[in-house]
Amino acid sequence: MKDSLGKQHIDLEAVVGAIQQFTIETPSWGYGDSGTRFKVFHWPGAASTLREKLADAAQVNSVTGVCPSVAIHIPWDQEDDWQAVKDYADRLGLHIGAVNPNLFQDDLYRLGSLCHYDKQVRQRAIEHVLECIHIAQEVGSTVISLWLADGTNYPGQDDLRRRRHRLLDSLQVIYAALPAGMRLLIEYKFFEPAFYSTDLPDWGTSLLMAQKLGSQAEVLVDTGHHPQGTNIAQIVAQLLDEGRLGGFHFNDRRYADDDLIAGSQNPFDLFCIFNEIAGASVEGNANAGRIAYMIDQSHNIEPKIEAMIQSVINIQTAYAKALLVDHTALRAAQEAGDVLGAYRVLQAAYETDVRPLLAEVHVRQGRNPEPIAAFRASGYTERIERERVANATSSGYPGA
Ligand code: PSV
Ligand code: MN
Repeated sequence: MKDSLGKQHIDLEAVVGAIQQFTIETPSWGYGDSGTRFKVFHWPGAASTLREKLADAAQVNSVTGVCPSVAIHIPWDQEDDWQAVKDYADRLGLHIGAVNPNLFQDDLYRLGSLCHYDKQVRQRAIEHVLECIHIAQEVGSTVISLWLADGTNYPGQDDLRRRRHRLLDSLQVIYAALPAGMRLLIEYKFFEPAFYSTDLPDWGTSLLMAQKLGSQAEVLVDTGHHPQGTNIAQIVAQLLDEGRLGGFHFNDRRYADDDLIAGSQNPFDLFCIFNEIAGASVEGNANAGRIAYMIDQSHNIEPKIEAMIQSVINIQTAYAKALLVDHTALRAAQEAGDVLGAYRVLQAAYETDVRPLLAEVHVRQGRNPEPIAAFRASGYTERIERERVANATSSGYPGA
């Protein structure tokens, strides 16, 4: 028998349960003004303090029901009283998620941070990450997500192996300071801002570092950080198999780190990523159950809160479709060498309209089935446009 969605071998109640459990973290920096290398546009009502960013994130959580945590970036979100921040977030029904050290915005880091040739600069960078670990403890977060802008622009500018040794030494000091239960997620990016070499350019380098450090270190996959044509789903499969997939920074791209709404350009790729996770989960892969799903997007021309809600919907859609993959049929086709039969199993799930399923989840949780419509009707945008004092920039960072 097929159910109303036309699926065989699928327990729809289990799918609804999984969708309800699936949470997505939004980034504080996605609510403030940002721009490109050419221009930072001020968005009317854009958040300029951590409290305003949290208030905006609470709106996303209220209409989607799946975004209870917010990643912070230090020093963009620096505060004196972290207990007060924690309490404020708590009152909004939120908690602080990943703490992101910023090792790219100080003049000191022109030639690198954890890999810099000067021990004093490396020490300052290490101390900043240690401060972030301390902040994480104060706000009750268990994730440090580390991205480095370190690299070189010219052949010969620095010794590549020496830079690697410095990186490992620095990471070892940081790792030793992690309290039990806290994870260090190591993000990679193949280029930018450095162009000749990047010290953490790919998942393999991040994985090697994580393996050298220990089990609390894992890899963070930012979907915008790969060369054109990279099969991210395969990277995900390998990391799941190694038990080192720490989390994601979701966003979409056409050319580089474009920061476009997740699933807006290559929705099938996003589906394939979730298909790997769903497949591993069915097989009992423990890593699949402890992945940090985070958005890393800074919107320039779109209304920020609505763009975040749209991103959440797109990610949920890809996830829901992956849950509909008929693994029994897929395995049978694979083991019969039925190339197109196997492909069609994926295609059938991908082409299923999951909007009724997502609406059902919202209704069961007592929410408006249409998150965007709910947000538009709330009057929140108009209210913050009126109330917030125009502020040129929140983070001062022109292109995240
Ligand atoms: C770098 O491009 C990145 O993806 C890192 O995760 C940063 O923390 C974030 O964007 C914001 O700049
Ligand atoms: Mn990122």
